[in-house]
Amino acid sequence: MYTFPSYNNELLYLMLYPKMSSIDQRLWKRIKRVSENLRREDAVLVVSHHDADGITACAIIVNLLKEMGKDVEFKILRQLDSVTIDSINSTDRTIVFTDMGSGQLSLLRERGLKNFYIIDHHPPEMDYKNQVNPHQYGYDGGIEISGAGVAYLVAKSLGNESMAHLAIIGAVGDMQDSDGKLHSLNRIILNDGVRNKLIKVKNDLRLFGRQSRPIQYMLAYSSDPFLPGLTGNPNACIEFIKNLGISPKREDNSWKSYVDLTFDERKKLATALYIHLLDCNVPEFIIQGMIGEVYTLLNEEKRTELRDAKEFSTLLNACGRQNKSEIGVHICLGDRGKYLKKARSVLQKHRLMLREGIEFLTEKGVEELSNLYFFDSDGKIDENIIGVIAGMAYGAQIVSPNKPVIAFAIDKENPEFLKVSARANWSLVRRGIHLGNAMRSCSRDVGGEGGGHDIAAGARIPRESKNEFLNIVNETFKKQLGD
Ligand SMILES: [Mn+2]
Repeated sequence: MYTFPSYNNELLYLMLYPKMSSIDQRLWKRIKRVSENLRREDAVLVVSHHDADGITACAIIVNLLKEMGKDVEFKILRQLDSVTIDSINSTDRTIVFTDMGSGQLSLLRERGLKNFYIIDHHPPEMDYKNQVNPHQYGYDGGIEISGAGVAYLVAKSLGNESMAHLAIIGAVGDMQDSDGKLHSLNRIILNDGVRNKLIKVKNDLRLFGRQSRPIQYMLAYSSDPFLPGLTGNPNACIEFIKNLGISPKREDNSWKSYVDLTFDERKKLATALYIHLLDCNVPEFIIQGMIGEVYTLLNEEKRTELRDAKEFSTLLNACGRQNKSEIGVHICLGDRGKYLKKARSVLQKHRLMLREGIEFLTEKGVEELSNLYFFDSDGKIDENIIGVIAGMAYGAQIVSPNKPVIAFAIDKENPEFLKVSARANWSLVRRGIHLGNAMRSCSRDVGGEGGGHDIAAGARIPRESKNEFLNIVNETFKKQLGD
C-alpha cells in the first residue's frame, strides 16, 4: 500500500536540505538595498505576468506598497515584448516588474525605460541596480523560488510577512513542487507561513478539487495528471470509488469531498490510482507528481477552491489565461463576493476550452522531427492555452516523454506572427534540455523573441519562418542533449 511519507521531523529536514535553513547573505543584502530604494518611491505601477505566479507576485507588492501608504496601480501582461513595453512607457509612475523583466533587460533599455525595478526569478540577461534575482546568487529560479517568492522576500525585508501563502501559491502555480515538495528558498517561505499560522503542510493526494468538488468530479476533471478511463467520466469515477469499498456519499446523502475521507480511505484511493496509472503506462514522473505535499490555507473557508494552494493557483491560472487577471489579483488581496463568483465562471470556461483542446489534439495528433514533437493549433486552440495543452500532451499520452513538445498558434495581436509554446518534463531537463535558452536563441535567429524556464518556455516568430525555426530548434535540442 502506498503510504504518504511524513516530514514531521523538522530537524531531519534541515539535515536533508541544508540550503533551506537560511538565505544566502549576499542575496539578502541585495534585497534589503533594493527594498530601501523602493521604500522611497511614491507612485508605483506594478507590472506582472498573467499566470498564477505573476498574479500572486503582483498582489504581494501591491499589498506591501499599499500598507506603506503608497499610491499603487497594477497591470498584468501576457508577455513583455517591444509592443507591451511601449504600451506602459507613457506612465509617469515608477514601474516595478514582478515575475518578468530579467530576461528582457536589454529590450527595456532599448525602448528607453528609465525608472524601474525588477523582482524576478527568470534567468537574467545582465545585472541592473534595482533588480532582485536569486539566479545571481547561485539559486535556480526554476525550482528554488518563484516570482511571488522573490516578491515575498522583498516584503519580508520591509517587515511584512502576511502574504507568505501567496508566495506558496505562486511556487505551486509554477510547478516548483512537481517532485512532491518545495525546496530551498521556497521552503524558508513555507516555514514562515507555517509559523505565522497561514499554512498547514501535509502529504496527500494532489488533485484539483480535493476541497471543493465531490470526489467523482475531482477525478473526472483531473487533467493534471490525465487519468485514463476516469478523466471526463464521472460515472466511471463513482464505480472506481465504490469498488474500493469507499462510500461516495455522506450520511445526509450529499456527495463527499476528498477531504471528507478518513486517512485510511485516502491511502486506499491514492494506492488504487497509482496502480491504475501504472497499468495504463502513464509515465512514472507524472504519477509521482500526483502525490506529495499539499498546502492548506488556514484563513480560507473549508471546502472552497481557495483553501488549497494548488486549487487556488489553478483558479488564478484560469483567470490569467482567459485575460481576467485583475479578478485574480483582487482575490489575492482578499476581495471575495463578486470577484470569486466571476473567477469560478472563468474557471468553468477555461476547463471547457482545455477539454476541447485535448480532444482536438487527440484527433489530429502531432508531427515529429528527430528531437521534438510539434503541432499547429489550426486556429482551434486559443494562444493563451496552447502551452497548457502542449504540457498535457504527455499525461494524455498523445506523445511519449522522450522529446519536448513545440506548439504553434496565431498571434492575435499581430497575425503576421506565430506564438510558440514549448513544454518538456523533468527527465528531459535532467538530460540537458533547456527550453528557455533554446527559445531565446532560436527565435532571435529568425527575427523573433523568446525565453523562459528550462521546462516551459515561449517565443514569438514571423509566420513564414516556422519551418526554418523548427529545424534550428531541433538542432539546438540535439546539441543540448549531446553536451
Ligand atoms: Mn514565474
